[in-house]
Amino acid sequence: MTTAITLVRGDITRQSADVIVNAANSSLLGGGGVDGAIHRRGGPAILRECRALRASRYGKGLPTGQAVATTAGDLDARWVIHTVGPVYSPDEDRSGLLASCYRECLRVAAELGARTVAFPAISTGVYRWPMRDAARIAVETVKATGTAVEEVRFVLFDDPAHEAFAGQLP
Ligand code: AR6
Repeated sequence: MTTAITLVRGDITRQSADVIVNAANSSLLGGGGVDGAIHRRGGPAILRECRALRASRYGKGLPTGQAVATTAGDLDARWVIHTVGPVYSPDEDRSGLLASCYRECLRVAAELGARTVAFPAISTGVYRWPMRDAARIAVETVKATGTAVEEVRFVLFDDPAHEAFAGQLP
């Protein structure tokens, strides 16, 4: 079955989906941007599970490019999948790690049986990845990843981000 790619402009914490993806950092203990918004609106249950992950599988933190699921707490979702995008570097090509975030989130989502996954534009905020390039990597990676997920929804915070993603779709 083919995966539908949809675009929405808005706040990802207001979405209804099986999975909401968090652009986290490797500490898994919160931060600004999407991460801060998810923990604020999702409530303390998410942080509790993140702390448990740090005390078990991810003692040194979640490596860049990987993904792990927790409860979605009070969000209108079944799971939050946390992934750690790369910090943009003009000197080093880290696009493989950014692609890995999308691929790994879809792998974890499919394992959970999720049908709809909402992604933010990973790495394009605090981590400074240029929006147009991040949009290209995101859309190309989702298209190239065979997944049982039925809908991949990119939730873009502002018009420039929405336009960058729209430019990657037919
Ligand atoms: N809904 C949708 N998109 C959002 C929202 C929201 N509520 N808030 C921001 N964006 P960022 P990163 C957009 O910084 O670059 C955190 O401190 C934002 O405009 O959230 O991967 C973590 O703890 C931008 O386009 O994530 C890490 O330390 C995009 O989401 C670090 O930031 C991603 O911005 C991760 O940086």
